[in-house]
Amino acid sequence: MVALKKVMKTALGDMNFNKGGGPINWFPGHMAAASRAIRDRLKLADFVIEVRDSRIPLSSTNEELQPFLTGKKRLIALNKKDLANPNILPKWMRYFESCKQDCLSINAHSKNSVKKLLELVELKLKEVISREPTLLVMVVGVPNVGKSALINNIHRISAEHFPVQEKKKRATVGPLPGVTQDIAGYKIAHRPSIYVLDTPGVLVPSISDIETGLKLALTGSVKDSVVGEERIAQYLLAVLNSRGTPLHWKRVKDKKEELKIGSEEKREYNIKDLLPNQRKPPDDSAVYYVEDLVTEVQSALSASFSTFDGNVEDESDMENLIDLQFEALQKAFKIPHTASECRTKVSKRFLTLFRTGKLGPFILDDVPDISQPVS
Ligand SMILES: Nc1nc2c(ncn2[C@@H]2O[C@H](COP(=O)(O)OP(=O)(O)OP(=O)(O)O)[C@@H](O)[C@H]2O)c(=O)[nH]1
Ligand SMILES: [Mg+2]
Repeated sequence: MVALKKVMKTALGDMNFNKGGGPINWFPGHMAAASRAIRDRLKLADFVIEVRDSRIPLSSTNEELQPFLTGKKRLIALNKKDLANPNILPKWMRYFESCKQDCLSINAHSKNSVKKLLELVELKLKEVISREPTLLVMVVGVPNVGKSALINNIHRISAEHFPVQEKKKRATVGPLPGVTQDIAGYKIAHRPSIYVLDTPGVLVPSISDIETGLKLALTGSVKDSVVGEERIAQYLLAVLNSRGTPLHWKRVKDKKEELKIGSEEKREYNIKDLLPNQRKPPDDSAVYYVEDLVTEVQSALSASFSTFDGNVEDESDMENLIDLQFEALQKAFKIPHTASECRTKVSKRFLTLFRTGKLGPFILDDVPDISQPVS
């Protein structure tokens, strides 16, 4: 574990991710104006939902907004929990609890999940709801964490109770960062009138810690073109190797194969197999294609990891291993060596698998030590 931490600090920190990539401008022009507008509106907000990415509960904090949130009723919504490691997520909840910060892990696409969030917001606003005629709930966060998706689901759920609402008004949701460019309000209740404000995702003007920037890029808060797909894919490989994830994949695959052989042996003697199959599986070749591809990618990475005789704690060995893994990935994705921008194509496909959760659920940030353990 200590060795892994060392790798995260040395190999990832010093691996020259800037090599050939030029300076990174994390802060596109529109964000300065958007940040100012958000800060102004925050003064009027009765409640703030700060959306973060469950995979990076601390790295997806906008530090610049924090001073404007202190003293406000606030809830941190760790969104995209479906993509986060469910064994680690409770530790993060305990961490925020120990900081006396209300926090809920959610999936903005799930009605049940968003209902739970609404119940908590209602509870926190109980007293204000009884006395104020109009309430303002602001949803803020870095780009692409799912603010608009959450608002659409809140709006949809509230429309079930208040059917006369502006039903058709929907926030635009999209896979790339920077979709929402303007602050927009959505009415979700009468008496009191409650408005939810969607806001553009904003980052801090300069990200001094390169690893935080790479995590934001990997989870999609920064446009790929800003950092470069290859650099982000290199970082992902470094993280996976330093955690020994390829070996874990190998163990899982071996176990699956063992179980498969076992069940095939059993099936030889199963009378049911002799009867005509009434319930044929649906023809879902696209699903099988992705599953096969994921298995191939994981096998390619675990094979190169287990045959590698270097030391992953050594920076240049790690770089060599990553180069080998790029070649293995290129074969798995069946991209010809001769293809133009071959490494960029490999990187794009690899990142898509990670971002859609196909490589498994991950949390990239480490849980800080809680000095006083929470029972
Ligand atoms: N897997 C998963 N994807 C989600 C979830 N919430 C949102 N998304 C996806 O994440 C992407 C970004 O969602 P948006 O709602 O546009 O994010 P945003 O925070 O409004 O982004 P900006 O407007 O650019 O700041 C979209 O592709 C959503 O479908 C979630 O809980 N799980
Ligand atoms: Mg948005």
